[in-house]
Amino acid sequence: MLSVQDQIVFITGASSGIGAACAKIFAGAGAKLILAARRWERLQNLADSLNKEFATDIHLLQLDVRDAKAVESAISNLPSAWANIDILINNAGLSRGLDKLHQGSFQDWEEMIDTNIKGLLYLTRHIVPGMVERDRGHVVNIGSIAGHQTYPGGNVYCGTKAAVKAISEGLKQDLLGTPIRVTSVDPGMVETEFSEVRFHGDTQRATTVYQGVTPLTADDVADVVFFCVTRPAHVNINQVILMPVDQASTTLVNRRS
Ligand code: NDP
Ligand code: 8X3
Repeated sequence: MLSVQDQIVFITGASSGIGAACAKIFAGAGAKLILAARRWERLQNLADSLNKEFATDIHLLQLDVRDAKAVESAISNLPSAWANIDILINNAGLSRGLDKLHQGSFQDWEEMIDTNIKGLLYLTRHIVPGMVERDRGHVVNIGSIAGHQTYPGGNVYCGTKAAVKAISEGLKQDLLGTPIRVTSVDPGMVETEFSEVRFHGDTQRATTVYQGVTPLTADDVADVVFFCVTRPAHVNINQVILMPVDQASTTLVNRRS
């Protein structure tokens, strides 16, 4: 197993859900963390608790990944001790709405495309060149089962995650000949703030998504990310699809009540 002790891990969307769970598992293994998201107070609270539990070295970035200039400036202005990023976890992402395509909201579409595709590209474009120069690194993209199977109302969100799948495959091909690894971790149903965000804060509707099933937890996904990153250096796990036992596809879910 490859150690992540003192490795610099950059996690986007660390203020909640899968990103926060990744921060915790890598902190527990002695990694140094760059944690990015828009909600500063959330990041500070997470950093405080990781510091208390693991004495983790943490650098926080308040960052909207949709802002190309802000991404460039955040990365080019990293203090030198934080500049040599070893592992990039492109996790920031969201779904907005579950409308039929012909009734969808432009604003929802733009938010998903700008965050899930363009944000991931900006981070990758600014961080991977350093990995190539240093001849080391690992990029983990959080995709989704939605990138493999489209479901009614999923249209644009599924499109963004299909793009993440293609981008992960393309990046792997473009990095062939270097030691840099690329992994796409593609979960099914995970209980986080995801559905609350999808339904614009309608918590009641969000709760029904997980009713009667045992969904994955954010920690389940973080475990898989950690497993992929800690394989021996010659092993690249290209793609992992994981889903709850209660789920067989995006639309086939076993609900007990
Ligand atoms: P959460 O809503 O709990 O977390 C999403 C994270 O993304 C937050 O930390 C949020 O931080 C961050 N984020 C959103 N927009 C931006 C932005 N513009 N700039 C920076 N950060 C942003 O959901 P999950 O943890 O579930 O989602 C994480 C990833 O997992 C997403 O890519 C999602 O598509 C994917 N996924 C989720 C599944 C699920 O069922 N939950 C299943 C499959 C994939 P902040 O708001 O503070 O900026
Ligand atoms: C999140 C999983 O099936 O709600 O990516 O789209 S799903």
